Amino acid sequence: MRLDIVSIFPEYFAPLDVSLIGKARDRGTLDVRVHQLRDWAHDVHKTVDDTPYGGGPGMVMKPEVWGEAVDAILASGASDGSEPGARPRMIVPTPSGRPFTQELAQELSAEPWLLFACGRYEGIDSRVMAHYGERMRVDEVSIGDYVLAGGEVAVLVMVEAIGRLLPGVLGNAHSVVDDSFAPGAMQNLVEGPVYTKPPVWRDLEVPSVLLSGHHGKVARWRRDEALRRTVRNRPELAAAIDPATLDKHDRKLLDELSFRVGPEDMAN
Ligand code: J9N
Repeated sequence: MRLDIVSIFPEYFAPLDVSLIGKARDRGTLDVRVHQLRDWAHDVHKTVDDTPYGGGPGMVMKPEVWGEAVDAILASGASDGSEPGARPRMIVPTPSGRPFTQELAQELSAEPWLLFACGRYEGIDSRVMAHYGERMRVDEVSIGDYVLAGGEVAVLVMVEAIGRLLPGVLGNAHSVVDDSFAPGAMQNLVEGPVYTKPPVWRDLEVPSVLLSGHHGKVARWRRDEALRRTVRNRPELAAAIDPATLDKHDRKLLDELSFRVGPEDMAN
């Protein structure tokens, strides 16, 4: 997979040289190219932003510079010797975008070529997304409901989530399907707590069931803990659990937690 990243702070992407993603790059699984947006600015000051039409705070990134940058990257073609005229999917991080989910990460991990456009300030002139949206798939994407100073960290998050899904990037192929939010993980449940040796640490014991060797009891305990943690930390996920996926034991536990699942009562 080829990834092009355009930013006024290319140094932000140094972490992509290490760990899983760094190794995938060394192996050739990932071809990451980071570009300095200012390389396509022509004035002496390498200006990339200007004041917003209509007034208001902050600065907006200029369309001409983005246009030259993206055109140059498109003209460079796909690295993998795929069809001439191949186009990347363009991803623009913004707090007003569609949510970045495990499902979107899966979808993007199947693409041969992604282009990430990092905006700073109040965003990129919207005509850039409109223009390229007529030539390729463009998605404005949010990694969560908080405001960053720029798209760089959001791109790091997305590249890590996408990169670990590529064939051969994770050492242990099972880790992917066990993820809390992976399709096939326990539906609407986050993972419970995990433990390793030693069996006692600073007077804290590993729950004895995990040392018991009773695989059925271990599985039951883990599901209980996952349910408890989901109710406590993610009540909106817990409320969306399909009641048909709950057994008698689950229902008893949720009852003890005074938690109601399933669709809202349309009455009252
Ligand atoms: N989810 C999310 C994206 C962002 C930004 S701020 C500037 C670009 C992207 N903040 N929060």
